[in-house]
Amino acid sequence: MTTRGQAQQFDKALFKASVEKHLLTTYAKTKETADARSWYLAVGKALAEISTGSLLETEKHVAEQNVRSVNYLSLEFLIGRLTGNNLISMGLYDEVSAAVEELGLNLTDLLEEERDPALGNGGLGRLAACFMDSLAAQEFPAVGYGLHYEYGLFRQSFEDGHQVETPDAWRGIEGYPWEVVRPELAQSVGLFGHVETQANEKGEAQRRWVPAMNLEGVAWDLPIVGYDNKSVYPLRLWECRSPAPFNLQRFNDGDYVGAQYGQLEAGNVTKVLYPNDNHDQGKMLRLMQQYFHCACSVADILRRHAAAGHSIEDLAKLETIQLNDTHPTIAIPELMRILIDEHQLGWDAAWAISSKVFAYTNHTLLPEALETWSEKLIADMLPRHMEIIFEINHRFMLEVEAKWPGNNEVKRKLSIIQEGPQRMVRMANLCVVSTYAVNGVAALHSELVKRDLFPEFNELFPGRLQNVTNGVTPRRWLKFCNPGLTELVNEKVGKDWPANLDKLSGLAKFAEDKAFQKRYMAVKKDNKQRLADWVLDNMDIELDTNAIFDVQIKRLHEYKRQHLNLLHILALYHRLVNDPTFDMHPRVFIFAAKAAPGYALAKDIIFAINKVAEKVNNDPRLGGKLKVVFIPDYRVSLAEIIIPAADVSEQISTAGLEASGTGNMKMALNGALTVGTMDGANVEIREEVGDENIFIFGLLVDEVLKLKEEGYDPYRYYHADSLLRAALDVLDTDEFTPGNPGQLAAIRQNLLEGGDQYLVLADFADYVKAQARIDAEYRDQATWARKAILNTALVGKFSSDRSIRDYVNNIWKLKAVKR
Ligand code: DL6
Repeated sequence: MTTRGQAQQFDKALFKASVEKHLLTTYAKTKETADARSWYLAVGKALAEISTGSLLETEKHVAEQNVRSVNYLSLEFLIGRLTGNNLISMGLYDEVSAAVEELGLNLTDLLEEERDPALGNGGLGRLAACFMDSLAAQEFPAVGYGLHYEYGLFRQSFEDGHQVETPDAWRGIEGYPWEVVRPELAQSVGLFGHVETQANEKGEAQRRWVPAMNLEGVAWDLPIVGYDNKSVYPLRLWECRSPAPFNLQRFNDGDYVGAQYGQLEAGNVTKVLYPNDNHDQGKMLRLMQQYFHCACSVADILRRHAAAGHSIEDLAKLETIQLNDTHPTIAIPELMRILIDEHQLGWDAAWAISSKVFAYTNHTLLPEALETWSEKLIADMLPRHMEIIFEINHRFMLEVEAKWPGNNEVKRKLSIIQEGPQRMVRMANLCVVSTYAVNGVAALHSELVKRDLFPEFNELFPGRLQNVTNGVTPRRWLKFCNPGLTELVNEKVGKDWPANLDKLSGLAKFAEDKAFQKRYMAVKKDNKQRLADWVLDNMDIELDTNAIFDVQIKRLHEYKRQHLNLLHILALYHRLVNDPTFDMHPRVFIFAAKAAPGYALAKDIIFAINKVAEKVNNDPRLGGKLKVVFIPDYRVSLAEIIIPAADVSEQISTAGLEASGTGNMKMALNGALTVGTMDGANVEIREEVGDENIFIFGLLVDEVLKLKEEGYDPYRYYHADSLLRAALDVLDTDEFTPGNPGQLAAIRQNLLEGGDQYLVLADFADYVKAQARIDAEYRDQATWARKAILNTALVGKFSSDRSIRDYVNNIWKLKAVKR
């Protein structure tokens, strides 16, 4: 049995036998004792048998072609459930559905048994997953390299409205059926120790790192199944283990190791994903994770390269390494170390290779997210790498001096080493200096990277700073998650759009067609019903599917401004209760978001939304016009239910701060209209769908900067706008927390006395106006349907297939290898 392309060779009887065999031999269950989870596991294993075979064949085939590959290094891959998606890519969905039915099972129910592998925080990790999907779909040779965390992103529940975090053991006790361990690929990773000078074979002085301890990296492969082709690429995740027996004697060599790191256990390194999004935490264990990831991945790339018979001098010809943000930056000095210390190349020869191997994607301008590491920490843990970083910086400073003679200010600004009481290594600077391409993730963001973040680098290295606008995979984010719309689209534009999303533009001519509008809106209604059923079953809240489903789903962060949304809800509440002339179309505000466990204000915002929800959902004065739902434990599989049901997509970050966004693309694709600022990819969505099919509001990037320069005073807006005042002041009362006034006061306090760093108050009035336009336009269902259809039709650009082609053509220069 093989993947699609040969789906017609799928043998139902064999497949059923394989499921039953796994049920018995892998999971020790008989047909009589098996529960739904065991059946799901057995089906998963039977399918993985097919994909693992194809993975090994693809690996061999690609290696034989002597072609260039990309290695996508990311600390996060938020892949979501694999079974349903892989069935679609394999072209086996209907066949397997029929097979399991014959076993007395229902495929949809079985798929619900899969736990989400939550190996990422948010947009950055989900993007990596979409990119792997698009690489495989287009057969551009690739390996994804990540970490095999024992615990993924925490699970979230609410206790009296407060976020509670619990560990996410995503693999369960039985392990994840899709993964396969590859013991032959294990790597040894050194840490700590010292650097010696020794004579090499030619009698020259040679630096050599003598680590104080070693960890073992064990490879687990997950299959990335190419859509409608026979290629399966590996997502290779490294698990950290201790090589047995643990060498305590060496480990204790050198006082500081024993003193500081005596507690270190190898298993801790990949124990848990750091739950921070857009925030640098600077913890030693995190650096260890980063180095462990990079050391294993670089060694594996070099192993593959050598195994294919290539010389080290040809590395940059055949391999490129994409750094997903700065998290894998330590791969740069690691490769330099191996080239110089192990392959005994001179600095210039090593640099000539290394600087043509790496490319770097920047995903944020937020200062708190730009990674720096203390020089001391790196020097302790990775002494040879610190030497190499110093040498890279020294040579770079000579370049800066040549370009701007005597200008110490520019040197201070560009230096990889940030001076201060504690010297820090700026990872982004190291990346820009050491890579052949740097890209931002949306047109606006990339312009800001050039203009505001790295202007001098842009002058020094013309052409290096580029843009690749993000995208999302249409397989998961339309075909899989929205079968109703898929059917409609298939009928109008044919079935090949999942591999060529521009084909959706063929829908535009039906935008005015009344019959089509009705069918399109009926699909939306069904999707809203599916979500309403979920909410009723899981949260015991009833939703009216005639209401506008207004959705904000993303990490909880002040710059994303969930509290702006909340203030609008409070304003509506105020008007519904106090203004008898006020009318609105019923609306359900849907939130889902996790807050980093240490981010107090983000957690306060979750609490406030939950408390407001409790009150408004049960307030008879509102006549059911306003509902608020905060869906707990946001994850990919929930997004798959929420996104197809959205009428309105909230993309309301402060202009200049959301690098791209990808939820905005998914919701537009599924026919939600965006209410958004001119930020990130919203700008390009507007270009594609047209100004009349999106609700843009708020300050522009330069207006934000100007307002801040002039001295922003949130009280000015507070005093000038009675609705805003009402929305803010109610937070100081006990309206939503009976008997406990002030429980929600932190938000008001932050916005007024705290200076409102993200200009929530400045954008409030314009946001309320945009929302009023939405209310008015939704009442005319034909107009709304036309706009929604045009959103689906006109966002073909945001397929991650296009993003990958941009990387391939402008940066990686790969050729597809068809199987
Ligand atoms: O590029 C993927 C994604 C963007 O869509 C989001 O706009 C951006 O916030 C996110 N960036 C990060 C940065 N985290 N760190 N470090 O997650 O990237």
